[in-house]
Amino acid sequence: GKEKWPRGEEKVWKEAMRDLDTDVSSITKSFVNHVQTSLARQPYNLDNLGAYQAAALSVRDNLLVNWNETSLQYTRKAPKRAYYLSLEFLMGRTLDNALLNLGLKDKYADGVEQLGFSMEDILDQERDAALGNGGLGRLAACYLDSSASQELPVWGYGLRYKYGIFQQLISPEGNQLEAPDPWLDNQNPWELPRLDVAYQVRFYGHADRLNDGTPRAVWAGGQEVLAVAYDVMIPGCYTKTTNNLRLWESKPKRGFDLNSFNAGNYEGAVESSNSAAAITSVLYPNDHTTFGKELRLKQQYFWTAASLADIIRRFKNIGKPITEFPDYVAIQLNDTHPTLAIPELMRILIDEEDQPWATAWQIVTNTFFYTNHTVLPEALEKWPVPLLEHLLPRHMQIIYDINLLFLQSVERKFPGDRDRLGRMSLIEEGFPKQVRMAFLASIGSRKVNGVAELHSDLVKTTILKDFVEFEGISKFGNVTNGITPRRWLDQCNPELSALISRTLKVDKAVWLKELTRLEQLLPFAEDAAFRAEWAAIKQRNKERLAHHVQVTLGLTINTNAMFDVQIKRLHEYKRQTLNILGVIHRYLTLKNMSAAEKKKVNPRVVFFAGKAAPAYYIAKLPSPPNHRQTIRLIVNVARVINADPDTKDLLSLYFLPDYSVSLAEVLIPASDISQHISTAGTEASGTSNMKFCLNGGLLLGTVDGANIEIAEEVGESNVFFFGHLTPAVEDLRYQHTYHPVPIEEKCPALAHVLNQVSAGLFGDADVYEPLLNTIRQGDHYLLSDDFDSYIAALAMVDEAYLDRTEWVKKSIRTTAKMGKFSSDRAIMEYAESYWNIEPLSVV
Ligand code: AZC
Repeated sequence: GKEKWPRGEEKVWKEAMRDLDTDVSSITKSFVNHVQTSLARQPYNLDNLGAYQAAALSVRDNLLVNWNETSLQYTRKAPKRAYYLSLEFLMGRTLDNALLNLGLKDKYADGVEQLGFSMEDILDQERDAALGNGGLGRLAACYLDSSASQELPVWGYGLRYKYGIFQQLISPEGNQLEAPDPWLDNQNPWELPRLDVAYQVRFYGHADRLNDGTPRAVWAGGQEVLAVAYDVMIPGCYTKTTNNLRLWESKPKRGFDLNSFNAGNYEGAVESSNSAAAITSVLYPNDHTTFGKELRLKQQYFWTAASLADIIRRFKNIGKPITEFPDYVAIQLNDTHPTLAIPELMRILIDEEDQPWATAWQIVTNTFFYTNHTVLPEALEKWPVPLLEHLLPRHMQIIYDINLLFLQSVERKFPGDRDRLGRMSLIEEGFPKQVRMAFLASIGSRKVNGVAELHSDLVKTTILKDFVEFEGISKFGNVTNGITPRRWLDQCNPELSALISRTLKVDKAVWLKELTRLEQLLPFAEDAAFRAEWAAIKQRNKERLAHHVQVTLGLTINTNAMFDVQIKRLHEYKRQTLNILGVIHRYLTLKNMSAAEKKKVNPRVVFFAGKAAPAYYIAKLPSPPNHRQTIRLIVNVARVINADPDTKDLLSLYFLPDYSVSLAEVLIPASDISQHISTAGTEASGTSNMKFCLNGGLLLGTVDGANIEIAEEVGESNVFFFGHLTPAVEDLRYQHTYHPVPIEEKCPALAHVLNQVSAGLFGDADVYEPLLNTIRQGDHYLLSDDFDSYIAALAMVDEAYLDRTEWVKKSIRTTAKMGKFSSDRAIMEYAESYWNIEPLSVV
């Protein structure tokens, strides 16, 4: 830039504004400086937590310099930008990731060691930022990492929940207990409060149409709350580009009421009207279920309104007419949670910018993009009309207007097709009427996509079929999910990362950003020395996991066994129940074996981890909360079989409580086989399947979600598939309902397992009865249809593992073919095919 320096001596400023020095002695200086000043602590009583904070603040200084420079470049060059609106960002820990992306980990490790600390202990002090439930939130976090790494001008917008996903405790009986997650209690060095960036957000009140020949209305009254920005730096990998994740906190608007004050009521004059702070107090802990709770709707509007106001303000600084908004702004809606952004932008354009309806709609439908993450009916958001009318009266008017014009256009294309109009209406009839958010998101967006090939096809042929027929197929696409190889290989599996760099003879800075280079590992599958190194790393990762479990839970794990892992949210469709019933089947089989037969059996350790939606949130559902009983069953089966001297050397089972991103980073590199066993057609994509495979774990799964594309890449001989295919599911369910066959007849092996549970082999027989009965009757998730082929697939895994050489080859080939699943590839697809944005280097 050639602009004049704003004040003072340019030379003095420039000299002081250099990048920070990153030699080890500058690092220790900066660390100690933060101990003395930011933390105001004495070096001689500094504990690991203090050392973590000092290290974090020192690293943050580096991030801030880059982050400022990035913002400046974006402002100067005014490129088109994309904004990722997500109610969840499951970030995990930051320090390790920041050090690796900055390329400073070794130097910091050296520095803190000189000061008497170990990097490992310091990293372990950090609490996870767990502002998400599962896959959808972790995907958002991976996309931020990839955007910055690929130098794309992308910002995230979300909520700064005071409490993230609950902490899971398991009672001695095996019940899940939930405790709050006070992740901000020890201060959060990774966020920057921006008290100067604040917007007022209105709720309730009344909306009056002007009826002056324009579509305008005035929305007034009600309650106003403040949205205050907290910025989180998102460093790219080996680049200066450091993007922003802006999280909003709600605060009461502290208007000062002079009338009360003059009447002598000082307290009343400064008191806020009601609990605005509640809006961002807690993340809703449900995945795939909606509840129509007013506070959740408030969260959604609060966040979309603040984010849009911020985006529009930034756009206006460029000085272009509002009609050019879509040339500078793309907004990605992560599921339907931010769909209110569509009527909100209409409201701003019409009521505040005085645009005609058609112009406003043109702008809106060129700005938004909608990603669907599930086709499960219970997860599709619908909001009761009376609630919307009460909370957001102007938005409800706008939704009605959008619907009217939309249905008129449908009527023109399909005259007289009343069924179709009913099916496609944004308003579902009933008591109460409800707004179908997925339909609103679809018609208000430029493009709609699913998250894996199969899922995107299902979106087009089921939930949005009518919309494809009406709007044309080209609006509906697919972007297969991805994962960041920085966190999910380099950070969580440093030894494997180093082996890959040595083998490819290229710095990780290169292959981590061009992940298809992993293919060059393929020939090394034939190299015995390489295989030995590969296998030794897997073994050390198993020992690392065992050590972690020993330290945290006091349990001793057999590391000379196959490690079999299923870690994900508990949900019936994910079928953890199928897995535990398979474990029981294995146990019963072992119990019946002779000593000679047992000699041939390969030992297996089965791990589960995952949180279930709290009972409070699912109590009102028609189906019982089975996933909570599944946890209880797993825990009690573990109690019995881990103590059985006949079998415990050959089979053991662990439910690791409080699953988190950080726990996944220890579990995934240690896995030999992982399970992704959803009923076909129910798991939209899955992303942990990609993480396991990237770390050389093999996949046991159904023909579902991204499992299919993983198999396409690595070859079917390197995965273990089982179960019915998606097209069969509907028929099978029909059979269950109308021509049920007793389970004893249909699947004796499963019936036997169920009967053993019912007979009390694992205690608490009647506790499990409702869970078992969902399988005996109805069996919506088709356990009885898939059980035999599941058991057969498990046997094939056992057999394959006996030939260790071949197994390691499969492992190497799997990692080698995972290039496609880098979130860099996915984010570039969004950038090029959807948002139309380009990388911009920050130098
Ligand atoms: C999940 C899908 O269940 C999972 O298959 C996918 O990998 C992930 O999104 C990322 O796309 N969906 C959710 O977590 N939640 C909802 C409401 O779909």
